[in-house]
Amino acid sequence: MTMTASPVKIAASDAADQPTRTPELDALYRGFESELLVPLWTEIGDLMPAHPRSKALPHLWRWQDLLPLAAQAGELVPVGRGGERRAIALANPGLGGRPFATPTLWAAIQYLNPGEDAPVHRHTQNAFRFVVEGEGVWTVVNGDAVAMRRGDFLPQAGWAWHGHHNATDAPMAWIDGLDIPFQYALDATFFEFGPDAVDNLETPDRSRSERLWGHPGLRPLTHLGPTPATPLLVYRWEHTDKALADQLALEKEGVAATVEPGHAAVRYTNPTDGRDVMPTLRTEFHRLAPGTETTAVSEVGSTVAQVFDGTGEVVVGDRTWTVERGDLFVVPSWQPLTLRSEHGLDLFRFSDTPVFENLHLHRRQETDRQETGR
Ligand code: 1HN
Repeated sequence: MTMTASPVKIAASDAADQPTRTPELDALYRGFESELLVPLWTEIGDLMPAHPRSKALPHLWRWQDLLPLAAQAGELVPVGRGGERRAIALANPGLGGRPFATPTLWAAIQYLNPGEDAPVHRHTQNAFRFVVEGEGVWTVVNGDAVAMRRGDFLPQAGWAWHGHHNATDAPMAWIDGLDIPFQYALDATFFEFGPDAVDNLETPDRSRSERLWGHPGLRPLTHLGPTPATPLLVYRWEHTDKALADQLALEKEGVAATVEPGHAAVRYTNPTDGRDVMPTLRTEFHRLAPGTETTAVSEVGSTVAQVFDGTGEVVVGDRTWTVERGDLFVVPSWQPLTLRSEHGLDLFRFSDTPVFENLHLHRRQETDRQETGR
C-alpha cells in the first residue's frame, strides 16, 4: 500500500521533561507520523485540560438581524423535498463554520409562508420548536396537528413523523432546537422521508396530545403501561406564564418559591415521570423580576437561550451583551453565566445537561466572576 501524506503531525513538545531535539528524535517522530501514531506526551495538555475549555465561543445573534434574513429567504428560497426546511442555523464562530450553535446543540430560525407545507419526515434527532412571536403554523406530529403560538414550547421525540403547515395568510418564524451535533458525533443518525404533503391539514385549537396528556397531575388510565416518548406535544404559554407569576407572588408572600431572590424558573418535564421532556435536551423558562441579578454559574455542557420578553444584560465568560426580545446567545461549557435585568426579563433556554447527568459528568459551580472570568 502506498502511503499518502500523513495527517498526523507531531509538534516537538517544549515540556520540561522532554529530551532535547536531535536528529534521532526527529527520526522517531517521523516514524510515528508515517505509522499514524501519536505519543501522549505531545497531546495531553489539549486532551486533558484541568477543566473544560470549549472550542465554542460565547456569541449573540440579534433577532433584528435574523428575522429580515429569514424573511428574505422566504421570498427567494422555496421549501420542499430535499432541503426539507427553510431553517437557518446559528453557526458558532469557534466551530469552524459548521451549522452548530455548540458542540452538541443545533439552533435555527425557521420561516414558513402563508399556505406553505414543510414536508413530512422523521429522524432520530430530538427536536423542539419555541415561538417568540406570531402564530398560524400547525406542526403535525405523528398525525396530530398542534397549533403554534407565541410563548408555546413544542417538543418532538426522535423518530416521530413531523411536518409543518401554515394555515393562515401571514408568514411565521420560530426557533428550532435539536441535538444534531451530538448525534452526528456519535454516528447515531437515521432519517426517513414521509409524504410530500402534510397529511393532516386540520387546524384544531387543541391537539389530541393536549386533550389526552395536558391536565396537571392526571394520567389517563389507558396509558399506565409504556407511554409514548414525549407524550405532551405542546406546553402552552398561559401555563408557563402563570407558573412564573405565581412563583414570584409566593416569594412576595414569604414562601420559598424561587431559585434565588427575584428569579423564578420552570423546567419543561414529561408528565408521566417528571423528567426532562427529551433524553438529550433540557428545556427551561426563566423570569427575572425587575432589579434582579443572578449568581454567576458555571456548568458542564452547553446552553442556548432566547430572550422572550423584556431587556437585560447577559454576561458569558468575558462577554457582556445588552439583550432584547428574540436575541439568542450561547453559553459554552464551563463559562460562567450571569443575568441582570432592571425592568424584568423572560428567557427561554435549552441545554444538553441530561446527557452529562446521565453519564455522571455533570458539574455545576457558583462562581466568583472576579476569579474565573477569562
Ligand atoms: C427539521 O426536521 C426541522 O422539522 C428543523 O422543523 C430543523 C434541521 C436539520 C434537520 C432536520 C423541523 C432541522 C430539521
